[in-house]
Amino acid sequence: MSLSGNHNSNAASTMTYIGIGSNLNQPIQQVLTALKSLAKLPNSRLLAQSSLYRSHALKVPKVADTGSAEPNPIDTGLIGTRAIESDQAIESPAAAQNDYINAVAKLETRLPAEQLLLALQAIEQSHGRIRKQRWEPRPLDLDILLYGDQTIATDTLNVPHPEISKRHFVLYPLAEIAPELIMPYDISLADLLKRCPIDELAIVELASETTSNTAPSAGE
Ligand code: A4P
Ligand code: MG
Repeated sequence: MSLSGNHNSNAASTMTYIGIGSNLNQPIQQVLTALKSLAKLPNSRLLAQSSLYRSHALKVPKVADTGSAEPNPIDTGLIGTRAIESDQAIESPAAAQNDYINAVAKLETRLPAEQLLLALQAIEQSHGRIRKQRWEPRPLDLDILLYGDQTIATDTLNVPHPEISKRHFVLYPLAEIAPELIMPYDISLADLLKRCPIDELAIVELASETTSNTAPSAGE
């Protein structure tokens, strides 16, 4: 899709992928507006955006701190720095949440990762996001999925995003805009897709904004 944004710094640029999610206050409009905001980020260029996808809200998982600053490779089912035991997912109010609308954007940026995170949080706030607890319904959530080939593990930032390898609503939109993607630890997106069923994930038909079709299955 169209390229846009501002590019006026001398710093090196990095290819980054942003996960966009909403399940509150007209989620489709929230995601579309967020894409416009991403296109206006300073020292950045929006290179591509996926279709919008609808899926059920995940249940709140138990979080297990790995106790290690070292990211977990794909052999553990993760490529992030914080293990989420999705097989131990517990019933919670999240089970009754509205469906999510998700998309992924490809952004070339000269912003350092921490500055990018702050800029994304400012966009979330401009969409009325108020943080009370994790995984609550939200008008807008912006996650840094990948930041070049870097792995980052700080108090405020974990990249690659810890749950990227398990989430159909991240992997399938990512495959639309970067099918050949190779992630840190030489993990290919194609391999992750083979391990991630598409389940009920569906592309949103924007013409009607109410109907949806099933997205192509893995390997197609
Ligand atoms: N943080 C660390 N790493 C990152 C990163 N790579 N990108 C920190 C963005 N933020 C990162 O995030 C909590 C803190 O994570 C931030 O202060 C930041 O410093 P948050 O947005 O306040 O809280 P959250 O989103 O509730 O928690 P979390 O762990 O980010 O959850 P997720 O992964 O965003 O999952 N179901 C469907 N179908 N679709 C969804 O999009 N999303 C969630 C939330 C749950 N269920 C979902 C979906
Ligand atoms: Mg988040």
